[in-house]
Amino acid sequence: MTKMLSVQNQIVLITGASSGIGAACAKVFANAGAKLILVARRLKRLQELADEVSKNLAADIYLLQLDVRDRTAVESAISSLPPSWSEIDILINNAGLSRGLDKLHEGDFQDWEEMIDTNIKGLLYLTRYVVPGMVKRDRGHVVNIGSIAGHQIYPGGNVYCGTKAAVRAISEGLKQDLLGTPIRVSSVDPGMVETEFSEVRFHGDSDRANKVYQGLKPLTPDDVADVIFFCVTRPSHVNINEVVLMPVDQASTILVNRRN
Ligand code: NDP
Ligand code: 8X3
Repeated sequence: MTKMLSVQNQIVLITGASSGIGAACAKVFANAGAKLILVARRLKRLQELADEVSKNLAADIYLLQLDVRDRTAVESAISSLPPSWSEIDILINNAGLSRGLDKLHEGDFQDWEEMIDTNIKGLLYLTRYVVPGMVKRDRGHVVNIGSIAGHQIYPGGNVYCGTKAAVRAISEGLKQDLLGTPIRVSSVDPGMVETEFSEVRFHGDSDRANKVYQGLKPLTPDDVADVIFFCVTRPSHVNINEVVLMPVDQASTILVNRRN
């Protein structure tokens, strides 16, 4: 039987840890004894998560209030990590969002900028500032959270789908550029996961957001965190390049099974 790699005492940086998939990853990795750097803009939410995790475990957690769109802030946050936190082993580029579901020719410029700046540029900034240390230390794993939206386009998905297609290309490119090093790169690409995602997409319209998951059983953030954990705990010669996971009630971005 394959022996899992341990993440005990590994330093894992998770962006977008204040909610959804990122928060679920924090719990899974803390349970396995990893040291966590949790990144998001909402520090209070990170603090609440850290308190919850620490209730049951002697977890080692470092909180970083950071907007991943701000390149200077990302550079300074990464370069000023205390020495005991600076050698990041696993980077989980999870922070991301969709805004709106408008037709492209009617789209909102601010929504576009926010998606492109977060999902593409934010992910690139973290990667650019963290991976050189991995190369120097000759160890590391980057997990990018893509989406089924990077594989299949749906009406109104236009720019969000474009950002996730970019994440897919960036993951593949990073893997190629790191060939010859032991650093691994994975893209984990879920279908529908019930998180704050749809509420954010519809700018706080929770009725509209709830309808997205109505009558079907979506993935949970824990389902996705499990798959991420699986990717990073494979033996060190195994690279899981890409995982697409969907709820059983979903067959494509537009084909879903609703019971009402
Ligand atoms: P949530 O809205 O629940 O979580 C998004 C997280 O991203 C929050 O912690 C938020 O923190 C963080 N974030 C957003 N913008 C920034 C920013 N500028 N700087 C730092 N952090 C930021 O959604 P999910 O958990 O669902 O989303 C996580 C990832 O999964 C995203 O990349 C999303 O595209 C992807 N995904 C989601 C799917 C779904 O159906 N839910 C399906 C496929 C992929 P804060 O606001 O505190 O900064
Ligand atoms: C989130 C899944 O289908 O809403 O990336 O784009 S979808």
